[in-house]
Amino acid sequence: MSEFITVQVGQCGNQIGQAFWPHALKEYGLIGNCDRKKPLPHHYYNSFFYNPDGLSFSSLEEMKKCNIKARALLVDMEDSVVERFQTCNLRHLFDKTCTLSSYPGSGNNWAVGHFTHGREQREMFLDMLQTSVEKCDSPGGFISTFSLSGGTGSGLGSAIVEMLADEYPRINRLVCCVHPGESQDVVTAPYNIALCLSKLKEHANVVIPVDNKVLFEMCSRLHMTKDMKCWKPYRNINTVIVKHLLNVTSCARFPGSTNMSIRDLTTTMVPFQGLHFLASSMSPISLVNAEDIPVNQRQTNVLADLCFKSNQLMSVAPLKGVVNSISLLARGDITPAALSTYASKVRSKVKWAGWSSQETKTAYCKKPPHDHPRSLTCLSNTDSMGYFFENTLANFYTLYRKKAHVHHYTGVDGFDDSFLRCVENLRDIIDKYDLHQAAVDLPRRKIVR
Ligand SMILES: Nc1nc2c(ncn2[C@@H]2O[C@H](COP(=O)(O)OP(=O)(O)OP(=O)(O)O)[C@@H](O)[C@H]2O)c(=O)[nH]1
Ligand SMILES: [Mg+2]
Repeated sequence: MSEFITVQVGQCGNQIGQAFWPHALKEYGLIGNCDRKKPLPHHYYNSFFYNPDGLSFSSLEEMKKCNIKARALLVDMEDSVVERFQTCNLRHLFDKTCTLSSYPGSGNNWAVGHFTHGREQREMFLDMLQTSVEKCDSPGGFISTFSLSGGTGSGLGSAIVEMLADEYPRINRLVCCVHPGESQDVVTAPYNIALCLSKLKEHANVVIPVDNKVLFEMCSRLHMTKDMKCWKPYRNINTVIVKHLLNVTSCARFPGSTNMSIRDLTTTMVPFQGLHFLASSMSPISLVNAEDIPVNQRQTNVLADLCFKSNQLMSVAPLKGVVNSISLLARGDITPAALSTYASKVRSKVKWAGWSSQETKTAYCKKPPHDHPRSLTCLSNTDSMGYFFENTLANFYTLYRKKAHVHHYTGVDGFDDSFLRCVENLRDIIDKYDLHQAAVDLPRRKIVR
């Protein structure tokens, strides 16, 4: 099984990381209710953990003795969030030499994160990156997490994705980035989001944006039946994001009838260079273990639930647009026959781009999530995503037309014509989506000619 290196950038990226590692450990049966009958074969752990001496372990305590480390790079230009990794109960998993922090952050400014910190931190980041890659036998991907609206996440995060592309072009770069949704809590967010997405268009292989507002509403809905005192928005939102990331990588980490590496995913899902922004949904979405949910409230039909708006991680309606490609990733006790029937149903329901092979790609691994007997994740490349970019550009222009806050960006060394390039890139994405939408009714051969 191939290895993944996670790159957590900024407050949001690192807080997602804080949720990621406990869930990953639970998935491998190393913490929580480990009712595994027999231990997992050793090489499965290698996807996320480096085992320097190849020793056997079956608990967190033993991991500590064996000096096992998470394949994680922790980066923030404020020190408080990454410092928590050195004091939490999983601290022995995080190598201090894989942490890069500074003070006092990027002040919600993409340009400061991208150029000022990007330049200052470059050498140190590349050193820790090289060390981490050298600890992999068969690196399968970089998984980066950060917010699109914070200065460090959007700015340094996108600079890091560019460094990954320059230094290791053959290792795929999957980015899960957090959009603030309509409730933009950072004044300069419209600039940061546009500038970051433009860089991700150039340097990432697959981008899965998720929307805080959508996730917030999703978690509020789920929480209605629970004790309101436990309501911790980011914690719950991050749990959903983490479960999604674990599902997306599951078919590359565990055996099953059809594996799917990040490279396979990229090849299948990205028919045109630059159009690699995927809409995602998953089922079940729950914040509690299956056994803690009353039987009559359990989401048992994950196949049917998947298309519901309430299961989307972004406010795009993928199945309403023209679809370029779709992948379904199944885990646990879903039978291949049920999956294939569902895939055919999806295939017949969507409006395919005229040139596409109209195939719904499926992948399956038998290891279920740690808290449910099965799960299904849907990734789609659809022109509905074009509206997301149109909104991004419209929000950008609301500020830019008045040249509001512009001086904070243009005054940063290296920024030059970044606004211009960003607008060009976003327009290019929108134009490409329009082009493929126009192609919907054309038979395939006409396009080929
Ligand atoms: N889902 C989620 N969103 C978060 C979290 N923390 C912050 N955000 C969102 O991220 C955006 C702000 O980005 P931050 O990650 O705090 O900023 P940063 O990358 O540290 O950048 P600077 O602080 O400006 O240097 C806001 O839209 C927040 O709503 C989190 O733990 N989870
Ligand atoms: Mg910060």
